[in-house]
Formats: sequence, C-alpha cells, structure tokens
Amino acid sequence: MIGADTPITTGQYLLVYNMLSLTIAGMAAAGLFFLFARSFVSNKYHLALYFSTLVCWIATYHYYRIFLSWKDAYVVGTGADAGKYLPSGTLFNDAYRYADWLLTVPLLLAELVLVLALARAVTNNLLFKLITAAILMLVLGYPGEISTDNATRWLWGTLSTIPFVYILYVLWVELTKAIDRQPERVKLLTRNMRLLLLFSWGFYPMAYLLPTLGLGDAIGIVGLQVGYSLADLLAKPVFGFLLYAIAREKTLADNPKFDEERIAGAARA
Ligand SMILES: *C/C=C(C)/C=C/C=C(C)/C=C/C1=C(C)CCCC1(C)C
Repeated sequence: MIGADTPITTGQYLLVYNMLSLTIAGMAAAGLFFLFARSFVSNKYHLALYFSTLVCWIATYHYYRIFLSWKDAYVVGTGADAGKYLPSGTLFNDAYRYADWLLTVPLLLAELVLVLALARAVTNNLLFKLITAAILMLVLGYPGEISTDNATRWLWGTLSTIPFVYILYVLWVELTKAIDRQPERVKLLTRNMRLLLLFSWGFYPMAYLLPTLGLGDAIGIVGLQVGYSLADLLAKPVFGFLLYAIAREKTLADNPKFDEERIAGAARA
C-alpha cells in the first residue's frame, strides 16, 4: 500500500512512529552485536555472523528512510480535525520495504544455510533453489502490495505464496535432516529456529492481507506497518541471535577448549 490517503488518529500515528523508531534502534544495535560476537565462535561461522550484521544494517537504513517518509506523509489536523493526522499529499513510500527484502531475504537464507555447515555442493544447490524462490516471491508480491484493490491484492498475494510455501518446505526438510546430526543442545536450538522461522515468516502474508479484511483504511495502514516491523524484528535480530547461539554451541561441541584457547591467544597477542 503506497500512499497514506486517509486521516488517522494521533494514537495511530504515534504507534507507527514509535514502532519504526524502536525498529531502527533494535536493528542497529543487533548489527553491532553480531559483528563483535564473531570472537566467540569458530572461524567457519564468521561469514554467517557478518551476514547477520549486513542484514540488520541494511534494515536500519531502510527503516530510517521509512520513518522519514512516514513523518512527511502526514500533517497535524487543526480546527474540526484537531486530534487527527491528515495526509500531507506527500507519498508514503513503502517501496523501501521491498528494496530491503530483496537484499536481506537472500542474505538471511545464506546465513541459515551457512550455520548448518553442510558439504559445499549441497550448500550451493540449496542456496540457488532458495534464493531463486525468494526473489520470485517478492517480485510477485509487489504488484499486490501497491494496489488498493482487494481482488488484485489477493491475486498477487496468492501467486507469491507458491514460492513462499516452497521455501518453507525446503527449509523444514533440510532443518529436520540437520537436527538428527547435531549434539543434544544444538538439537533444541535448531528446533526453536525452525519454529521461529515459520512463525516470523508467516507473519508477513498476514500483515499483507490485513488491509483487505474490511477493518477500515486506518487500521489497514497502521496494522500493516506495525505487523511488518514486528515480523522484521523477529526475522532479523531475534533470528540472528538464535543462529549465533547455535554457532556458539557447535563451536564448543567441536572444541570444548575454545574459550581457554581464545583467552590465551588474546593474552599472547
Ligand atoms: C527480513 C525480511 C523478511 C524475512 C521478509 C520476508 C517476507 C515474506 C516472507 C513475504 C511474503 C509474502 C507472501 C507470502 C504473500 C504476500 C506478499 C508477501 C511478499 C508479503
């Protein structure tokens, strides 16, 4: 939904404003954390953590732009419209989200596959399938996103759901296979990651459909922004933390002396 074309209450305006602001802070801080956290995992997981940082910082930038665009799209109402925020006439640019997802979704998929630490040929094959499907999902979702016509939104939404289900299916099967090969602690974390993935990615199509449910334009616009922001916080920082925890457990399972060696190494340097 491009364009804020309906008056909203002050509470609704501030809800989105604060949610976007919180998301900027969360993404920026998480990106920094993943950068430093690499010292606590073995070398083979460093790339996955760099990808987590990239994902969070790309999102920080886009959320900052969405935040500014939200501010520009409304003006405070006066007179009979006091207590409301009215469309300013400036376009609210939601295309930032799709630009963001085109970059961050492939990186998130890469991050996940890297942490599984599979054989190289398997990794490449998986990444090719997943990233192709992800791009298809986003390209098919966009025409529906910018449409205010319910039938158009449902049509493109349904088409976009086909590659979406394929991605979840492939990840579910691969993660389930991976779980069998892991030490006990890692098993539990990998199971949680599988659930978080399903839960957070499943949030996006729900937020997308909200404007078509006849709850009113204001609820549609506000719900969409809050829903996508929550989903992004789960799918990027929270997901990144779980991946870090898995990489850390696997590092210690491979080498129980990892921390002693790390500290000794630091003392020598
Ligand atoms: C960090 C951003 C992430 C993980 C974005 C994920 C986005 C989706 C899973 C979007 C899915 C959609 C559908 C399944 C149908 C309707 C259109 C979309 C693009 C919202």
